[in-house]
Amino acid sequence: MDTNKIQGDMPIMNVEKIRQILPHRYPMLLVDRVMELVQNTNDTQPNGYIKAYKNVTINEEVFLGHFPNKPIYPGVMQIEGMAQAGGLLAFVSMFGDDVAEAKNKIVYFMTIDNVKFRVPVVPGDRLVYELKVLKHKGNIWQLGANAFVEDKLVSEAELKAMITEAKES
Ligand code: BDE
Repeated sequence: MDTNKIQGDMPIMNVEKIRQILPHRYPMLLVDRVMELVQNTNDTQPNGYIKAYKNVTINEEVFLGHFPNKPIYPGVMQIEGMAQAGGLLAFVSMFGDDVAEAKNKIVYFMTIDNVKFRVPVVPGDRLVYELKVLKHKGNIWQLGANAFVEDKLVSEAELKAMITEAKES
C-alpha cells in the first residue's frame, strides 16, 4: 500500500508530523503513526474519526517495572495513547493542516468513562487506536475510543476533552 496516499481528509501522519501537533516527547509520545483521519464536519451527526497506532516493543522503559518477569503494556498507557490520538483528531478537525496553530493550543482531558481492559498487550503487538467523535460542542469533544491488536478489541474508553488557548509562556 502506498503509505503516502491520502485517506480521508489528511495524508497519513508520521512521527515528524505528529510531533508538530502534540507537545508530548519521549518517553510519553505514544502514537507512532496516523493511518487515517477524517475531520469532524457535522456536529449534529458527528462523522470525524482517526485510526492510529503504536508499535509496542520490548525496549520500552515501562517494561522494566511492569512487570520485571512479565512484560505487559499498562492499561493506563493505552488510555494515554487514546487521548493523544484523540488530541490529533480534535486538533485537525478544528485547524486542519495548520500545525502552526498547535503551539497556541492545549488539550485538557476532563473525564474518562466506561474503561475496559479486555486482553493483555505485550511486546511485539501493534496497538491500533480507533477513535470517533461522539459529540462536539464548541471547545468540548467527547470521543469513543477502541484499541485493537490484530483486529481483536483489547481496550476501550470514552474520553471528554477541552481545547483551549495555551497560556503565554
Ligand atoms: C488481562 C486483561 C487485561 N489486561 C491484562 C490482563 C492480564 O492478564 N494481566 N496479567 C498480568 C500479570 C502480571 C504478572 Br506480575 C504475572 O506474573 C502474570 Br502471570 C500476569 O498475568
